[in-house]
Amino acid sequence: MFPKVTVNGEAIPEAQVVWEEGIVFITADIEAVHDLTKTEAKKPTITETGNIEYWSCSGCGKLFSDDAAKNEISPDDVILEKLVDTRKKGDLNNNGKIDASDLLQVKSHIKKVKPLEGEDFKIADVDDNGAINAADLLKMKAHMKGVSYLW
Ligand SMILES: [Ca+2]
Ligand SMILES: [Ca+2]
Ligand SMILES: [Zn+2]
Repeated sequence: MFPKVTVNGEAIPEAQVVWEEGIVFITADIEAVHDLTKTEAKKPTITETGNIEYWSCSGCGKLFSDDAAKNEISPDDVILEKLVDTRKKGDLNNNGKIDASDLLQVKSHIKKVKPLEGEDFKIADVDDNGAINAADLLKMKAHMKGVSYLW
């Protein structure tokens, strides 16, 4: 059982009391006792935001950039913005050219095997008509063969 400590009749919370070789130390700030959980860093992608490594306290809800809870940060500070999509039309796998692999992804979409969504959809819809179909595939093939370039 932890002895109850009072100062001028006021009970001091257990978390603020430290006993050492018969001497009682009272820590000034209960905020110094945080229950921290680490969140690992996550790299942002084109579709999802990422975050830096940080520690959060389940007690007070504050966030810190260090495991000693010395440097408090705001929720905005931990977020890493989504990457900007710099892919060119039709270059789904982002290797700088329209190739067989890109065509395969578009074919899979048309056959409803593996539908393309979000940014991928926009990249594959090379004629910007809101649908991915044989016309887009033809334009990509023409670009690949050097008949008619998309870019
Ligand atoms: Ca490509
Ligand atoms: Ca289209
Ligand atoms: Zn806390």
